[in-house]
Amino acid sequence: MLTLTEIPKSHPRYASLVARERVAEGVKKGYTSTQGLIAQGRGECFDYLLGERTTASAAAAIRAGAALLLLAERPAISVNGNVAALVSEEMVALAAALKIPLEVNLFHRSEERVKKIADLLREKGAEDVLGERPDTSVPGLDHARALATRGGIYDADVVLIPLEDGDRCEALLAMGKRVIAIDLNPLSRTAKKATVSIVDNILRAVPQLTEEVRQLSNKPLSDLEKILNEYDNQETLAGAVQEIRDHLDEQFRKGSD
Ligand code: PTJ
Repeated sequence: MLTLTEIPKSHPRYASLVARERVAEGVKKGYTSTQGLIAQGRGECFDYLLGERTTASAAAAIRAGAALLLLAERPAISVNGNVAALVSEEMVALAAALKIPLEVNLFHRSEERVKKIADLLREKGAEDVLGERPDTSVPGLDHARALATRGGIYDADVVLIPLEDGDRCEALLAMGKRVIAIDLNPLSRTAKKATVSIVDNILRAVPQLTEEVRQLSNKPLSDLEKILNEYDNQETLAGAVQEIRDHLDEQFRKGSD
């Protein structure tokens, strides 16, 4: 029987330690890759530099991402091993709010891991999970992330791709899709290329994205279009880098008081 290390809520690094436990549990149960532990460590480092908060630029990106998902004709959400470990329930809630399927898509693909993630999502209440029987592939990619499902990511006009740095973002854009990334690294290839880059921890970003989707879903389309028209992703990334600088300056000054 697997046991999670008990972490007292009073611990100053509580949220970060709980996230570690979740990813470690994902590895033990076989739905997260061992490489996922390293990806989590990289994310933690950027989160530390950002001050472990949803910054103003990330909040603007979350709002724009929600508007883009609501304006889409066929949005799709991609789930990998780290996403499953950290926010499976929250992803099910987002997919339910948008009434769309979730699609398992892995870089370190094994059919066993795909099935375990799909089962986990169904256990958390997902009604429609794709990815177990991919029937096509995204052109221009020569690894397993290319595998896609018709009716899911392959036919989507907007795709949410959390926690992946690589060439799929560019390949999806080349297919004419718009891409929303969730990535704590504002300098990653994916963050730089995506239509909307949410530079925030997925643990904070996904519940807020779902909340924005719920709030914006009653608004007229012209309001959603206005949010998107006023959004500038380069400005958002520059904002994230500035927010890191400001946070570091503040911390450094505190330390030298
Ligand atoms: O399950 P698989 O086989 O598809 O593999 C998943 C991983 C994440 C291992 C794979 O996609 C990978 O290697 O990703 P990278 O190239 O390490 O990129 C992951 C990105 O997500 C990095 O830029 C990290 O900074 C970022 N990241 C990591 N943890 C978080 C995060 N961003 C937001 N929230 C996090 N908790």
